[in-house]
Parts: sequence; structure tokens; C-alpha cells
Amino acid sequence: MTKNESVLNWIENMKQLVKPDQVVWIDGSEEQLNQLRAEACSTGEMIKLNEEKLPGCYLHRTAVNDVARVEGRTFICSRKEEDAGPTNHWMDPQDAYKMLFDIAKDSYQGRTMYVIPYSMGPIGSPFAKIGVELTDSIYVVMNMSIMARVGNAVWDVLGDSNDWVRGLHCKCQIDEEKRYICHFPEDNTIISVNSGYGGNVLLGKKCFALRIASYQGKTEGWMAEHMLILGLENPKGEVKYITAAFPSACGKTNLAMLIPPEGYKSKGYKVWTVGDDIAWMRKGPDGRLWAINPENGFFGVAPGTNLKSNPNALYTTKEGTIFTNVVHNLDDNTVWWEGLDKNPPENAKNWKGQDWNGKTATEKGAHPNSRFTAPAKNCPCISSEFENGAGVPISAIVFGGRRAQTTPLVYQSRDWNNGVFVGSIMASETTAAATGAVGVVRRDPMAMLPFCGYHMGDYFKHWIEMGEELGDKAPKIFNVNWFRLDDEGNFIWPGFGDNLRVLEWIIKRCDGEVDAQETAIGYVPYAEDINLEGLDFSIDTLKSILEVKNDQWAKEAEGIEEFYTKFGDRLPQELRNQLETLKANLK
Ligand code: GTP
Ligand code: SPV
Ligand code: MN
Repeated sequence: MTKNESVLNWIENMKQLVKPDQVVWIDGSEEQLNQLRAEACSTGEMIKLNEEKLPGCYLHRTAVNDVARVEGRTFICSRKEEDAGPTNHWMDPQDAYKMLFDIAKDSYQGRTMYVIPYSMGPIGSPFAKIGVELTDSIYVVMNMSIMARVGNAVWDVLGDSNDWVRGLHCKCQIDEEKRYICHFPEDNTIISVNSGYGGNVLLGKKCFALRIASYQGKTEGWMAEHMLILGLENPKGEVKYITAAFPSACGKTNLAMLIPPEGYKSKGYKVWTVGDDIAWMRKGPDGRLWAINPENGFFGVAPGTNLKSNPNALYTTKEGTIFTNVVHNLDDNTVWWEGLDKNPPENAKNWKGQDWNGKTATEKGAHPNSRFTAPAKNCPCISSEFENGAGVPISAIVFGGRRAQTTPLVYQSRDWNNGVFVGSIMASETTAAATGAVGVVRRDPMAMLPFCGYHMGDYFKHWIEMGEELGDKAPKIFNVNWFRLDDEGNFIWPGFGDNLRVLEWIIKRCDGEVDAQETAIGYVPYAEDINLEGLDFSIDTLKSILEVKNDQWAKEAEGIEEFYTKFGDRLPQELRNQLETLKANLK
């Protein structure tokens, strides 16, 4: 436990508000976790899975109205409305506290308050930040214990400092009409009520490590980004690090755990996973940009994960994993989801807990946003630098999204500011990771639209300033699109492991080893420079997905112009100039 007065006072105040029957301090020990797991199984909150096939694994089902992030109910409560900016929902902090305290009042009666001390980032790393989450959910305790570094060691590092993020989570009645995920960046505080779904309640993840941390990064001169981090090792044993920002359910976990195609594997290429969702980055002593993954586990999309698409993710989930909203196979007490294999169980329960027969079912068995929470240490390709508190030096930053058309397979920005422009104009089709329509193209700058904790125009400016600070040591910036469709609606590019062919070109560009053709939007590869060896894919098809069609981009430029008007005079002049250059290039 701790003697930290700011912590003790705040917990006391929250106790007075929510009135728990008892308070349990999470110490990080296996003994305590085991007791809680047993308790959760006895109430039905968790189902213990087959100990032989899935040791230490559990299944959980959320309420059917509570299966994804709720962007419409996510608020940035800065004192001034304009500081939240045009892309966030805003609420006045005083109004928000009042509303939330009314909802939270007495809501722990008959329940236990769990106090979770956690570190985002390796404990004691100069990048790391501390949070305390109060919750009335054992599911949250178990998930946080996988996703963050949890336990007494955190109190030792915190000492009597007041620099920590307060997080209050109240399940309440899981009433979607009273569901709110509110952030108070100026108070280092997060309050989440009436949800039990991961992204809304694992407060260390999107709420802290992106929304609050992006604001901290702006104030303190570093960056919190929705990015995977991977190390690409070449046959000489040299490792280069890449970060990539793709919107939710657009391929970060898959790229981070990529297995090279045969031809590359036999030559000695390897990919090492540092992170699959979030990167905290700052300038290192050598002037380069360095990144850590603040998380300690993976909260990954289950559907589509299989031995072919992402074997590393599948191995990672074989032990100590929590599955949420997948199919429960009653024959052998294991789990299943769409795209795992071609053998759906016949004697099963679907994600809602209803009888389900995979051979005859007309409805999907797993929710499209069903997830696994798995410890990073299980991952066969986890990087040796994963625990390194100093992070890894970044050579390239990659942006990308789901675009059926327009955006080529890969292109490189002309320079840092042009790269910031490329990130700022990202657009992608929406997915099941958030509630609302799926498949609608929307602008999602740097994949941060739902996660930026302050004015997006100021965020762009922060990117530009980071570039000025890094100068010629700044990473090179690229954009990729694995999701181009043909006329029949099939993906043209094979994707997954074959994405390494594109990463190879990216690293060669960073090392100045390959030429490129300049287009209106930036540098595009010569088709001959993407290695297609061992792949049944014609160079003409490759050319078709590398082509930059100026008429399509002229339309795109109109969309960007419209999007940019939202930011008014908080849009950096540098980006305005970039847009003018694009328009001129297209003429
Ligand atoms: P979040 O955890 O929500 O942030 O998602 P993510 O960005 O980590 O996405 P993830 O890797 O889980 O992939 C989401 C979906 O995209 C899965 O259904 C994958 O099968 C699919 N996907 C990933 N990579 C590729 C690819 O290269 N090509 C195609 N066609 N689909 C892909
Ligand atoms: C995402 O939606 O980007 C996720 C899952 O990584 S969640 O934690 O729900 O935000
Ligand atoms: Mn994500």
C-alpha cells in the first residue's frame, strides 16, 4: 500500500461517493489474482476454460448493449470548449463532474472497490507514467493485470508524488443511456460509468495512454500515438524499428506480429513485436525519436485471427488469456470465432450466451469486435527490447487505413511536414471497434480521431514542432493501404505476411538504397522495386495498386479542404501550404 496523501485523499473521497462494502488493494500477487478469478467464476462473471488446452484462460461476455467503444459518449472536459477542438465531444468540467457524481453516487453499494495501481511503461522507465484505477469489476482487475504493470512496485516508484492519473470506473447498471467516458486532461482524471467493455473501462489504455497522454505529451514535449512498434531484422542481424498508425481494426496487431514469407524467412528476415496499439515517443539523447510501448499485453481483435493470418497472435492466446464475446465450444470447453478455422463447433454458445450450432447457424457466433486479452510475454516474436525503458529508435513512421480505392499500396512523403500532412488527411472505412455504422469512409488523422485529448489543430502543430526539433534525424514518413478492392470486392493485395515486401521497400528508402517516382502526392515505388518473388501476383496488378490517379486525388483534395475548414485558424499554416502544393501538383 501507499502513504501518498494525494492518493489516500482521493480514494477516501471516492469511497464517500460510491459507498463500497469493502475496499481491496490490488498488490500484483498471483495469490490475490487467483482468489479474484475464483470469485469471478463463482458468480458467472468469468468462465474457466479447459485447463489442458487453454491453461489459465477465461471467457467473459459483456452485456449485449456494451460491445465496443462509444465515441458519441466519450468526452474531453477541458475548461475551455475550444481546447477540446472540433473533433471531440466536449462537456464543461463542472457540469460533467456533477452529472458523473450523480450517476456514480452509492453505485458500489453491495460491491467491492478494487484499487489498481498501475504503470504505463516498464516500471521506473523515464517514459513511464502512473495511474490508479478504482473499479467494481473483477473483469477489469484481471484485464488491467495483463495490459499494464500492476501492483505494489508502482507505489514505490510513485512515492509521495502527485503526478499520477486518477481513474474511476463504475459499472452501475450498464445503462447505455447513462454511459459516459469522460476525460479531464487538466485534472489528470478519467471517469467511466455504465460500461464493462474494454476500450471504455480499461482506463490505462485508450483513456490514459492516448487521450490524457496526448495532452501531457503536448505540454511536456513528447508524443502519445495510436501506433504499433515493430523491429525488422535483416539477414545481417541489423534491426530497424518502424511505428505504424492504422485506425481501429485496420491491421496493427497483424503487422506487429508479421511472419515473413518463405523466401524472406529462409534468408533470415525476422519481425519482432514491441507493441501493437500504442507508442509513446520522445527525442532521445542521440537526437533521434525513441519509442516505448506503454502496455504489457495485447487487447486484440479475435475474428480473422488464425494459424495462417497471424499465428503469433494465436500462440500468444494459448495461456493466461481472457477471451471476450467469442463462441464457447461446450464439447471441449474452448473458444472459437469466425475465421479461426473451417470447423465451427456444433454444440456451443454464441457471444450472447445462447445455444449456437456453427454448422447450421445463420448468425455469427462471435461478435465482430470480440477480443482476446493476452500477456505480451507469451508472444513468440516479442522483441528483446520490450522491457527496455529507454525504448527503441524509430527509422520510419507509417500511416495507413482501409481505402477501397484512391490510396496506393505505399508512398513516401517528401519531408516531415509533408508527412504530417499525409497523416492529417488519413481516411479509413469505419469498423466494428466502435459502435455505429461500419464501412463508412471518414477522415481519421493519424488514426487519432477518437483518441486525441485536445484540439486536433494544436495536435498537428505539435507534430510539426516535433519535426523541427528532430531535424534531419527525424524518421521518414510513409503511407500504406493493404485494402484496395477489385471490381468484385476482393482485396487485391495479399496482405498479412506479404506486407513485409512493402516494409522492405520502406527500409530501403530510409537507407537511400532505392529510387522512386515522384507523383502529385509523394514518392511511389517503381513496381520492379517491390519484391514479388514466391508470390503469384503480376507486376501489372502491382502497377494498378501503385498508380496515383490525379482525378481521384482532385476529389480527395476537395474533401481535405472541407475537413480542414473545421479547424479554423488553429490549422497550422504549414498544412494549409501543403494542401495548396497538392492542388498545384494535381493541375
Ligand atoms: P485495434 O485493436 O482495434 O486497434 O485493431 P488493429 O489495428 O490491431 O487491427 P488487427 O490487426 O486486429 O486487424 C483487424 C482486421 O483487419 C482483422 O480482421 C484482420 O484479419 C484484418 N487485416 C489485418 N491485416 C490485414 C491485411 O494485410 N490485409 C487484409 N485484407 N486484412 C487485414
Ligand atoms: C481500438 O478500438 O482501437 C482498440 C480496442 O484497440 S479498444 O481498447 O476497445 O479501444
Ligand atoms: Mn487500437
